[in-house]
Amino acid sequence: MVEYKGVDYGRILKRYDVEAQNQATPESIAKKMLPSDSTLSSVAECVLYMKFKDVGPTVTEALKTKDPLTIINDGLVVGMEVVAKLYAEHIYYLPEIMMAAKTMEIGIAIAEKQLPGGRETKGLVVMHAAEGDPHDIGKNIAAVMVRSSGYTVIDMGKDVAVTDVIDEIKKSKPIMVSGTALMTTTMSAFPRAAELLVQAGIDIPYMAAGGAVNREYAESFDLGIYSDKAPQTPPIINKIKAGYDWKRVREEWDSIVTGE
Ligand code: B12
Repeated sequence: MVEYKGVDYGRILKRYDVEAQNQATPESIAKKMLPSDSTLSSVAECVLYMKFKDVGPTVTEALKTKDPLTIINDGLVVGMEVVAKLYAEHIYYLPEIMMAAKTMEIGIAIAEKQLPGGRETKGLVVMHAAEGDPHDIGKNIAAVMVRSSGYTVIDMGKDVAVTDVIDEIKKSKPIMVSGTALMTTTMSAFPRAAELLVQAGIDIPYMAAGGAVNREYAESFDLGIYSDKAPQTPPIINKIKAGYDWKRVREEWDSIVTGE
């Protein structure tokens, strides 16, 4: 028989802090995470509160004073990060996630139009979300960054079969391929794909990214390199374009992403 008498329940670790959870609101969490700049904050709030109709005019107004990449990275993406936090805290649920993502995409499409384009391409990059993985928001943002720095992107979409990735690489001969995995169950697609590339004698960097992956994992298989955040990607690709192979990118990764 377990004896409960004299137990100090205040000293027992809480698995779910229901009290704290009940106190948290979208506004209280947003207050800590939203940008201090009022223009960027109103862009982020459109995503956070799923304002489909307002996001267009708000981004258009912001474009008068801010550059498109700042609006995307420091406004729209920050709004989505708050949404992801609210989901983790069980304050938002899937419908909110979907509506916020749609709102962010509307904003990105408007800001993206203002990015410099029409230049000669610096090289070709193939991007995809891992086989079995439906999470493509981060990949879509990374694709915008890569395109805006002058590369052509073949975006294969989400849940892309390993064999389809290999076929595309053989066909289009990119300078780099990137894969995104947000689920621990899907990230093993990357070493499988890289292994098939090695067997085919194709020696290009395979960037593994997304929340499920860390640097250690990305560098645990041949060809694998890491990128943590979408904006880190163009400097890495610039080095690959300059002739760095995947081993050298690994060696100099810290200085490449910090720009030091
Ligand atoms: C949005 C979302 C969804 C959406 C996805 C919509 C879409 N089109 O992407 C929907 C609703 C479809 C979804 C579904 C599911 N989801 Co979900 N989802 C999320 C959520 C809340 C946010 C992800 C997101 O988009 N964040 C915003 C973006 C901007 O951030 P990001 O992706 O991390 O990207 C940044 C970096 O990772 C990086 N990055 C990302 N990709 C790339 C690519 C490159 C090239 C580079 C350089 C960088 C880069 O840069 C970005 C910022 O700069 C996360 C929770 C979380 N906190 O991550 C769960 C989460 C990823 N989902 C999860 C799960 C389990 C699921 C489901 C299985 C749930 C279910 N039971 O049905 C299903 C999938 C079912 C299936 N197999 O089809 C889990 C995964 C757990 C795990 N470790 O495996 C998470 C972590 C939630 C959780 N805590 O449990 N989900």
